[in-house]
Amino acid sequence: MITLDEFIIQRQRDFPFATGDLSGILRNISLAAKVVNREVNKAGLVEILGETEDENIHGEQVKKLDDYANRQFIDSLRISGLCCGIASEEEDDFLAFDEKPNLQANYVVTFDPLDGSSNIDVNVSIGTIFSIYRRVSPLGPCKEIDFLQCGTEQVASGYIIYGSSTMMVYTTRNGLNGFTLDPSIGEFCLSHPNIIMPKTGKYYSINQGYMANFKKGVREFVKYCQEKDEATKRPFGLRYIGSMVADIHRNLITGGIFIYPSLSNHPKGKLRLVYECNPMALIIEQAGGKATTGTMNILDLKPTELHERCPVFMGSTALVEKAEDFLVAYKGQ
Ligand code: P6P
Repeated sequence: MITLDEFIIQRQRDFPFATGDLSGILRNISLAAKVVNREVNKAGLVEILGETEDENIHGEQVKKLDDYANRQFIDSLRISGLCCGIASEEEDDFLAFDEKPNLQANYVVTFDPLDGSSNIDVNVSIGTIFSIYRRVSPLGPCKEIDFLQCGTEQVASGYIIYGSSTMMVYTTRNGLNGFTLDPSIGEFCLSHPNIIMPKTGKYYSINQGYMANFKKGVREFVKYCQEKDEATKRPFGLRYIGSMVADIHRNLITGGIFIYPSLSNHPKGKLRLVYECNPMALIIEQAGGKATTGTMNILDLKPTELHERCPVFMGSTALVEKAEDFLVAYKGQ
């Protein structure tokens, strides 16, 4: 059994010039994840369910557990001394850490501390999503440009899923590996080495409640999924949890496609490029899948502002390309 810490150290040896800073950041993320996991698992028993008085920059009611998780990841990354700043879904702007070691640190981290908030109070899987970039600004306080890099510049990305078991899945651009938390020893242990996503799948994942607001190409792809799968001649199954981490995790393991497209009333869709789409796109590509906006690879998008959104088609390559074919066939409709 290999623990996450042992794995991180082993993999660090693959990079002779590694300073250990990236390893340290990953370890601190996993530590914060264990603390959040403890609260998520007993959420029903303590006064941490429900909403705070606050609304975030997206106009969403901030759940107590959102706020708790946000503070845990911020504090853990600040204390590491290895990260010069963060951008969080729960923060209006990026946070530059001003303690001495952090000012000299070479990395920034973006995260959605607890994605899927609407599921928290009903005990459905939720998750944390993170990205790690090398800073591009000179040493000292980090700058906004550090957080607006293309997804191709990520040195690592991952997620933690707080589900039937708690897992941390991450990549440092050298394959994708999954670790399951063993509560009896308090360690994440390697359980899913070298995750490769099936080339196709039998599930599609989209909020069909918005069908009237989808472009025609998306509606036609949904109808295709409902009618037949070329390989099995059977319809696809619809699986939609409403928690991106859980929906993406299922796709990684079973194959399938996750779609959050542009809507007539939300042309860029709902999901955020910097701390949801980019980290997941790197993960999907590292597992051999495809992640596009429907017209271009998500990782090639150049963010222009921290909380911008983008449409999402990600999952098994064959299914993403089939969806893209429908978008081309009905372009402009
Ligand atoms: P909808 C959760 O709020 C989230 O940001 C993602 O985790 C999830 O995929 C999406 O929104 C669900 O959105 O509009 O279908 O409820």
